[in-house]
Amino acid sequence: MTTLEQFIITRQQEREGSGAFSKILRDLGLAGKLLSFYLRRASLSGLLGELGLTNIQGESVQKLDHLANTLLIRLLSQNPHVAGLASEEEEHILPANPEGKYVVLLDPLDGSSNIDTGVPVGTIFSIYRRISPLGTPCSEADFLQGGRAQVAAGYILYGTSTLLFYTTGEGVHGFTLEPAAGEFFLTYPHVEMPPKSTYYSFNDNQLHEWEPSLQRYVADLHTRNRTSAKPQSLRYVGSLVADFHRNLLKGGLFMYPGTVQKPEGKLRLLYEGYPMAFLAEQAGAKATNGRQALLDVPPSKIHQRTPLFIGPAEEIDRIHTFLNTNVPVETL
Ligand code: P6P
Repeated sequence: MTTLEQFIITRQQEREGSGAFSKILRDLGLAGKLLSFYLRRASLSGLLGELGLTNIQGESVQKLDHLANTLLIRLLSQNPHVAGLASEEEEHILPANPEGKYVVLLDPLDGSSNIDTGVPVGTIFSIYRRISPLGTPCSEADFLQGGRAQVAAGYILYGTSTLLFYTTGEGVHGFTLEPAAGEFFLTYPHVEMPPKSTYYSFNDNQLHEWEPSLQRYVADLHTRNRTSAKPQSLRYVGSLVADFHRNLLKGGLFMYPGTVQKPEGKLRLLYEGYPMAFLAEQAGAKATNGRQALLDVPPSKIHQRTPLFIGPAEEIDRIHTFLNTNVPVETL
């Protein structure tokens, strides 16, 4: 019966941490509790549907997107240890406390297209130690340090239960919210992704737009399934957090490749790809953009997109083989 707070403080004491970082994680946990409360009542309280605004991405803003973004920004901006924030919903970085030592990137409510249909959605976060001088406003460079500079990353999944999974580079640990107590309890210590895929996850409506070598990988996957004693099942709900979480626990490949028209794909490098890649590598899995480890892909702008392949090392290595060499069709 270890709460998130106890878990964080114990590790902080073991590392003689100042507690600054712990307070940020605690605030993210508080945001998760509050958002869980609002999401579960959304259809009872007129919070479903569109707000009538368009965000920086050119997407229609859902009411709950706006609520999640506003709540997280207000909560984290008042944390003295947060120097600034970046959010999928905000065009520019948001300087907060000049004395803060950390910056936080957010996808406040990932999976928006599912909000009104009861399919799980999630919050994704990624935390860096600032590199700009303490006492000054944070700079964009603080957010563009690259995936391997993350000091923490994680997500909150609003599903059949509310779960918070995170890593600080010492494994992946998961917590379940007990609403009656208003506490997250440690329920998934030291999570590792199974080395074999039970599932594969991608949006089939784009298959014809993918590069031929990737289409050959999918054909090979189907061929393997036909003869396998344990064929992999397609599971794709269209919420990255939900799809990733299921694959993290059961073993599975998630991919959102680029297409000829959109070679950079759809997903965002800084607040979707990097945090999920950090978690994946900490769970013994791999994440790439099809050519290199995702955490090594250099960032250039806050809302940069990236192709994303994330799953068991064996499957990712197989994809790389297909993508980086032309496998003759007759071998399939
Ligand atoms: P598509 C949700 O809108 C999201 O950003 C991710 O959570 C999800 O993996 C992806 O888009 C789904 O995109 O094009 O398959 O609907």
